[in-house]
Amino acid sequence: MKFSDIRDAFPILKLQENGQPLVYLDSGATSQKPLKVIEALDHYYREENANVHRGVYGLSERATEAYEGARKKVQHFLNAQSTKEIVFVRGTTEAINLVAQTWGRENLAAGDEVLITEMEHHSNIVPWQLLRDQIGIKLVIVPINDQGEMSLTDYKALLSEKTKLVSVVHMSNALGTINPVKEMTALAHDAGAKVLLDGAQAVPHMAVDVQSLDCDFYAFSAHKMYGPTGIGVLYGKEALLDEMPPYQGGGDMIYSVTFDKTEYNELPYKFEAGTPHIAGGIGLGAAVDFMLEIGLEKIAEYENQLLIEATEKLQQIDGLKIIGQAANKGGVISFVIDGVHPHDMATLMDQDGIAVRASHHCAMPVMQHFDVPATIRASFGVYNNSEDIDRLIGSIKEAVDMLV
Ligand code: C6P
Repeated sequence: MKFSDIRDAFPILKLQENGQPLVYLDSGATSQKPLKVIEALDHYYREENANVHRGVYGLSERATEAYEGARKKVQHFLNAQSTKEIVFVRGTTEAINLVAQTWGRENLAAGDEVLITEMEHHSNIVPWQLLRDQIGIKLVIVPINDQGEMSLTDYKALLSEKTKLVSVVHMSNALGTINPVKEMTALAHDAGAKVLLDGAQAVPHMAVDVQSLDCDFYAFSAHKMYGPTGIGVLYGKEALLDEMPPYQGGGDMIYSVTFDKTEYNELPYKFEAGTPHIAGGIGLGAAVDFMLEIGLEKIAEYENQLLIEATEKLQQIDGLKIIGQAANKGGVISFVIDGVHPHDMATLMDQDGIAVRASHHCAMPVMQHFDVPATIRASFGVYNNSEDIDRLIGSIKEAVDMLV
């Protein structure tokens, strides 16, 4: 598929907002969905709807096949060794909470350290604070510099024999920074720590190979990579998942139950209590197909061009400051403008049909570092193009004229 044709695959991009063609620049919050994904959901509900892993009748077998087929697609997408390592969850947030409350509760004790960075999303801060309050672990924070980068020297200095887990964002949603996670993982392993990577923003934009990264856990959400909401993935190395206690109890996660004792199901079902988001899983499988059809390297290259073009054009606007100027960045640009509140700017841009996010982006410590209440964030997807960037720039200039 050529990038110039990709927009046609997204029906929502034909919408007019406030009388203007929609320019969607908030893929970091959630991406739009291609027809392939919409049709997969529609097909499931029209022709395959039944519960999975339960029925012996044909319809249920077909639903199970489609759902488990999606798990295989995700395994291939991440280059995981086995489908046992692919746990379907609600999203990145649930994946991280699962690791904190199962692996964390089982393997950590008072005084053990969990290392995170100053650029984490709240989803990779609060679960560890909850665990800290429950069992007394210590949270250690790797600082960022004013480019929005973490230094490997600081990271190395904070790793110690007390570090039991490094839990770090692969690509920051508030800054765009891509962390050197392969190197960080190797260093963490040398120190005897396990590694969890928050891949919510990375997976939509680049090829992720969990075996090459050698991370112990990898978390992401389908809805940021052209799939449905309410479904995501926790990848975990089989040996680790095997030793972890279940997260929630209920149907599907058991092998046998008596009032005295429950034997748990095999992986990955041990972590999937209750009727799963079947349609969501199937939709995620379709999203994987969509991305692989375009090509993960091509997506990364294309979005990098958009990032370079938008950065150059934004930098020419008087009073505009880009927050997050890391050398290695993905398709996210956060910025502030002298004398303009980000919310006022985003509200005016909406009048021009332009959807950007103005917020703390659930990364308040990043806002605190840069001493701003919020930023305006334009985040790219495969459907964006130079015209979108020009509309963005034009709208900002108009708003600045009005507000400053
Ligand atoms: N960031 C954004 O606009 P969920 O909500 O579970 O799908 O993803 C949480 C999450 C975790 N880590 C990172 C790096 C993220 O970017 C997000 C979601 C959205 O930036 C909503 S706050």
